[in-house]
Amino acid sequence: MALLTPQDLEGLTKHLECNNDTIKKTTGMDIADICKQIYGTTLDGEKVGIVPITSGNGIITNFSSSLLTITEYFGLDGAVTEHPDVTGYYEAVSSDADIILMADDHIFIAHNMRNGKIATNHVCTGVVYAEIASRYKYADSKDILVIGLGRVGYAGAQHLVKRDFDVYAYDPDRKTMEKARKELGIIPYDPEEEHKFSMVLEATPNPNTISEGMVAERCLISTPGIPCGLPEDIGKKNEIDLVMEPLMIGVASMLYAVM
Ligand code: NAD
Ligand code: 2YG
Ligand code: MG
Repeated sequence: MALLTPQDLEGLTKHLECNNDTIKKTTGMDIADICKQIYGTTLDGEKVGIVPITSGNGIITNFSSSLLTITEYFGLDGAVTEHPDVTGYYEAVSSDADIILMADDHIFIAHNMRNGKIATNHVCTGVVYAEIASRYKYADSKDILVIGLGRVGYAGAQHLVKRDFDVYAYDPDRKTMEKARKELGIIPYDPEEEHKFSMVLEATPNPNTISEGMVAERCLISTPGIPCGLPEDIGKKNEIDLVMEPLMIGVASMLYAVM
């Protein structure tokens, strides 16, 4: 699975603020409102224990400090534990943390110690980026395109099917496509066909996955994918709004999901 680099996390708050402006401009809501809509929950200054995990590729230098910045941005009482791993987990629980945040190389979770709810970053990221795309004010139909049906894209497509959108999807991996078609009823999309969308969710680990023939004159591209899948030239030609941020929007979704 693609691991974050310290560079990805530089200028986090600035990135969030300009993305929040784009989200407000294109959906009429900010990230907190969108999360409240999805989960029907609110945040109320809960105590968050952030536990660094040394397994696998080990600590990502500014990962835990970035989570602290995010919890404070949403008005929560965050603290990074002094020790990592099990000792850190014990520290967080002993200091009465309401929510625990921790990630190894395979999974990143939020666990609410009060109500037992647990959420994963990949599902919550897929759901919130899908919700953002689906609320595009200038959409020309209920057709929405999902590019990449891996852990994040599949969760996003599932959320959109539940919300009665006409979900078209493309993934070069045949088995992945077939699984999503059978389980979710998505409409397989062939990039060769001329079908332009005003709402796009892109969740791939590759650049340049979005082509001219996919995007309508006016389009909102909502993408957690790293690097960005939108080629610069297409961005210029069409009137495209882009929501793309490496961590905060997904974590906000996790926090509201476990409330
Ligand atoms: P994954 O490997 O599970 O899935 C990626 C999918 O993209 C695969 O099914 C692959 O076949 C497909 N794909 C590759 N090239 C494609 C193309 N040209 N067109 C269509 N599909 C293509 O990965 P994932 O866990 O779902 O993560 C997807 C991306 O999202 C990664 O870049 C990851 O780092 C990023 N991510 C970002 C955030 C965030 O907060 N921004 C959170 C989680 C994951
Ligand atoms: O505690 C630490 O510093 C490390 N154990 C964190 C490891 C995180 C690994 N996961 C990732 O980098 C991403 N898949 C996380 C998802 C966020 C969005 N891109
Ligand atoms: Mg990408």
